[in-house]
Amino acid sequence: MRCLFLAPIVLLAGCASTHVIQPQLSPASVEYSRAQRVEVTLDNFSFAPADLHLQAGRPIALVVTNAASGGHNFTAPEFFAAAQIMPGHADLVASGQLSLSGGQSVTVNLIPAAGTYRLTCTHLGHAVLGMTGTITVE
Ligand SMILES: [Cu+2]
Repeated sequence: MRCLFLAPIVLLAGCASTHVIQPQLSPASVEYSRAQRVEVTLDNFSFAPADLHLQAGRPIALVVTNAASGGHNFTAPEFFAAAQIMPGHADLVASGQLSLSGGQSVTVNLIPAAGTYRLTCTHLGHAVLGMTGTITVE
């Protein structure tokens, strides 16, 4: 059942040059002030940690920081499309990615949905140099 549901999304993401998603919103009653803080650091050319493990249905504050001087992005359109995003943060992930200039940090509050998702940086050549990862939510 889950494979049938996810297959079209994966196919779309694989074909599209830009990822436009329709973020789902989390209920206004969710208390993000008590959310688990999950930090990811982008650098030349890595995600740290490269493999994220999250609990399905548990609100998190996803803090993504670019430690490099040049730009990087955190691209995971299937992850962001499946998650419930805090109202007000939906615009941050509408492109399926967080784009960060050098030294920038962005926080997105969301509730992840169960699944295994690919993470990458779409800057030319960065994935080949090591900017790939996975997000496992269970
Ligand atoms: Cu990059």
